[in-house]
Amino acid sequence: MRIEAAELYTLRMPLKFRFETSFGVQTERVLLLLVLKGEGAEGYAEGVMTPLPLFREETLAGAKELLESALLPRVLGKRFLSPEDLRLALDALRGNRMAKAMVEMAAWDLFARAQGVPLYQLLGGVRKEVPVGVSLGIQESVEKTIELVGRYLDEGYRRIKLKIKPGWDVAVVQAVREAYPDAPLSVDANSAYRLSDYRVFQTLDDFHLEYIEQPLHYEDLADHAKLQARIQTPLCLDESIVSKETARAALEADATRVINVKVARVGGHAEARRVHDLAWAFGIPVWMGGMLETGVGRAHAIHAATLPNYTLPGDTSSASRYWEVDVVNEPLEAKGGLMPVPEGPGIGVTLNPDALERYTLDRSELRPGV
Ligand code: OSB
Ligand code: MG
Repeated sequence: MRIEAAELYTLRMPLKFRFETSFGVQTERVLLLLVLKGEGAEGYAEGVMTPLPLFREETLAGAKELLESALLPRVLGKRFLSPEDLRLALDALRGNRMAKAMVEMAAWDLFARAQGVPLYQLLGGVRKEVPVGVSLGIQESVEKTIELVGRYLDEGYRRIKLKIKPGWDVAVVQAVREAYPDAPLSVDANSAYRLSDYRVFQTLDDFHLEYIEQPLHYEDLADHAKLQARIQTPLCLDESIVSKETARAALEADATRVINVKVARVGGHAEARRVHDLAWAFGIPVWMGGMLETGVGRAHAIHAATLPNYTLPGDTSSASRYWEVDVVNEPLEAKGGLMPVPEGPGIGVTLNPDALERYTLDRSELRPGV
């Protein structure tokens, strides 16, 4: 496959809800969308980096610059045997996994479409629908939280994850647990606590959560292991896992007993599969995380979550929860807590030109040597 051209969009899309986490409030997404072209086909991928580095270090402006000046020039005009082969062309540059993932993920879509097969088939998927839950942001009140949890459980979602932060933790979890004694619940702190807060997590042990996601600093595996030794509830790392190597260190240290995999956070589908396989070898289940994706990133995530060790519900809830008008034509809607894998070649969704036009802030076209 020869990569003939690329288009890079910057989009701004209003979210249907205010999403508050321990690191801030989001009411819209500003995102990069990449189109790779070759041999009469196109492949799509979305960037999950944000204008400010609040989740991991990558920023939208930095990624755009790197894509235009270095990552895309390394693949444009070149021939590649596979998406893995293409990804090797980016390996000499360090870090910047979310930016590299955009190129790699668009290449997987492109190769799959060129072969006329759905992406999950190339990745080795084993299911046609994937179990999903909801990630619920910090709300204005406990009452509102209980109401929303009830609504999502009624819709059939298979796990509700509550975002927590210091001052919004034990009381809200206790109230939700009392309202729904048997609901599968988890919490996600996005690195807002320190090991010295361990009593908060010992208290949370009473509410039989499925797992506690990323309580401590994103670089601190050692303290996560110490916390795990003091509590019963499994820990689940998200921000801390950026590669197979970090996954291995976390698994060997018993710093994580569940892994949230986000394809873009680890640099693409091939690395996400390596993390999936490694966790499986350790007997540790994984689930597919989310970054408030549009239909493009969401479709990639759904395909990736068809691999066998994605046994826990992911965060890839219905696209209509997030967007009045998505950038793709196909609805991505869960029913009974199951998200069907979009049919058709590649990621199985197509771009909606009207929606793209509505949301585009900036667009550039790149060709070999330009
Ligand atoms: O920590 O999982 C997270 C969204 C943005 C950044 C980080 C996280 C999240 C979510 C939302 O939890 C998941 C989703 O609904 O896409
Ligand atoms: Mg998380």
